[in-house]
Amino acid sequence: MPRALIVIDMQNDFCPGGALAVAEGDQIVAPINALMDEFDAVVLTQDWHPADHTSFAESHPGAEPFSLIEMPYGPQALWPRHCVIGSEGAAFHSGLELDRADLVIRKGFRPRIDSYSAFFENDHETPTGLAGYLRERALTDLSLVGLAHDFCVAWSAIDAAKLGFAVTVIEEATRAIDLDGSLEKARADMRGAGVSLR
Ligand code: VGL
Ligand code: ZN
Repeated sequence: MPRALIVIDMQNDFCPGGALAVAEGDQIVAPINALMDEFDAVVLTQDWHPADHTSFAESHPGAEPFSLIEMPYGPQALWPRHCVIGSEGAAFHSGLELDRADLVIRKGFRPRIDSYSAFFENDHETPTGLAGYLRERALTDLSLVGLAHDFCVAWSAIDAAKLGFAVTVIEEATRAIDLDGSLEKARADMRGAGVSLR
């Protein structure tokens, strides 16, 4: 079965030194490059926010980064400003082999809604278009890697499983933010959705 490697948000802001750095985020660049050869297609996602995005704590006077607020579409964690459209922080890690990507899909570009998942925005209903792309290419088996394990990787994996793809998360090629136990919760939710953790 045709297999795609989905590389989630391997961007400077999620790597050490970045605005929303994930510990050891840069250590998975080489393993991800090495994995690319094993797949029929490589897709990269890119977190891509306007400067006043609603997921930024500074867009909500008095709110602290890493706190939770209620949005019209449900609960939303507030983050330090990150991955602003066109910025160096939004650029891919310089070690990532970009030339091998068939598709780069951006997400989170609508000012009033976040998009952790590569498939749907955080309302769980506005599609990004990725499912249609994969289906048209008959890429039915997906392996997910990248950042962050417990947010964008997990939400993407769960949505992909719900959409009927066969989904594996290659854990050695991910790293987590781990906010208030979010990693263990994400792993349980992924297993519950039928995602293989490998
Ligand atoms: C992510 C928080 C905010 C991620 C993106 O890539 O996991 N996390 N935006
Ligand atoms: Zn983001």
